[in-house]
Amino acid sequence: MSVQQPTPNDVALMAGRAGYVLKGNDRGAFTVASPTLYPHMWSWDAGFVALGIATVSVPRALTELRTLLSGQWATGMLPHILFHSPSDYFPDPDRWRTQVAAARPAGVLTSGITQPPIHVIALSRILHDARRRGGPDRELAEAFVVETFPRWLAWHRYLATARDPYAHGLVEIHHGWESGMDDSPRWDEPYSHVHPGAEMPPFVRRDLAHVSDPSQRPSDAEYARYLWLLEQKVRARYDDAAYRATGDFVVGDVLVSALLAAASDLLADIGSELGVVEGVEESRAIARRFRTGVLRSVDPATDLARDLDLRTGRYLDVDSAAGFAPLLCGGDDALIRRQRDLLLGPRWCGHSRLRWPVVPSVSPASPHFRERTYWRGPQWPVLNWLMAWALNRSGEQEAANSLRLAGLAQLVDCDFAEYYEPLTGEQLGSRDQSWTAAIALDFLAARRPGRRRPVRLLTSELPRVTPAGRPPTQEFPGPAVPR
Ligand code: 2M8
Repeated sequence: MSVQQPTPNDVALMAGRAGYVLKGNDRGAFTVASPTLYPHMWSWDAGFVALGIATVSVPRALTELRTLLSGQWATGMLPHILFHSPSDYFPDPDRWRTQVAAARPAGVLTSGITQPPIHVIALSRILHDARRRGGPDRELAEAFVVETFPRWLAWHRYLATARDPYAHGLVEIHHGWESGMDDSPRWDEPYSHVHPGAEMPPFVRRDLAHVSDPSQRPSDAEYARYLWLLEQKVRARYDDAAYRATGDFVVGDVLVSALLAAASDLLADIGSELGVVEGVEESRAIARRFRTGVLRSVDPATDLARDLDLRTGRYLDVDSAAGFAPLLCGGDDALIRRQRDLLLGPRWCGHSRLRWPVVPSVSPASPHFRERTYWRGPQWPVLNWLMAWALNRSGEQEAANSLRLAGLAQLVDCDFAEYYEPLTGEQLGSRDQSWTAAIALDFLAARRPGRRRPVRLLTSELPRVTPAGRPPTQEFPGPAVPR
């Protein structure tokens, strides 16, 4: 399916509106994941947000990453949430009770689990933007890389050691939330062994108050399991070995592992470019180990990578977008080409029922596919970005650009929804979701594959057209506009 290029009017309106959303969600030193449903800083959201903001302000993008690092645990772990001010988000800090953990950071309230390690991918992207601009942006970004290199390495080392103690080459996750794909059918089998105990404190869900239709969110039974695993982490005092010995959910995650491999390669690249010596080889070794783990998990019958249930020792066969993990970490050119064809073909982006040819979270051809339910089928712009990024990196510019253009077409309504119904294109979940707006800015900046240029947000240049009910873009001052 060929997708029309956005018109100059679309581009200007989308850039203005995306900047407006990010500005609205900006709390000074960090960006909330969404204004109502997620009023705190989420770890992998922050990575995507930072790379989007970098298209307009490198210093502000670096601030986002610096704030995230302020929540780093002594183990090296980057927690999945940094709490901001009191809110109705649940589970809140009282439920996480991270004070039981010796490794928690001082002065910052956080959750006690992780999310995918997208951050150094974002950092290398920001560095790229900063170098293209030169001057103070370049100096700032390069100094930031040198200064924070040991912190990113500690994060990756934590995943490579505490979360892969037996060197499977797959990062172990202890909760579906750690995958970022909360209720994905990837986790149905491992969650079937999670049985909330009578000791679980009662709870009231608050997320459902922020969506129009509860079926777009995980079910109550799923939520009870999520909170039970949280209790198990608290009982283990957030010690990974203690949790491993007692917890119900321990799975080797291929997408997290592929991101760790890709991010470790990039960390080694940008570190050595800037004269960092210590840790570069370690970073390369982490990349090699996890790339090998991902490639080893590929099912030759489907060419998709598979998560490994470390409780049962069985690979999990589900047609989810995580199966394209090899595309993200590389390492087998023939497989990458087959994955490219599979991704663009009729089981995935080229499926005849899709409104937009962008990657769905689960193949519409799979019996697990549910078009309206969260990570069970809807399209998430960040996943599409990751696939486009990976294709671009593997030299597949044309394929990458087709995902980028389709992704822009999907976002042209400027609602920046959390996720999209893949058959109708309807916006689902939260609106004004920060990472969706950030992806729009990044896609707009990459007008030609492999080449980014600044998105201009000068309000005087914005068109007067605004969709009904939208704030007029003319009033939007926008993040600092580079001159
Ligand atoms: C969703 O996850 C949170 C829990 O972390 C939730 O549902 O309450 C996921 O989509 C996750 O990937 C994302 O980072 C988070 C914030 O956007 O929301």
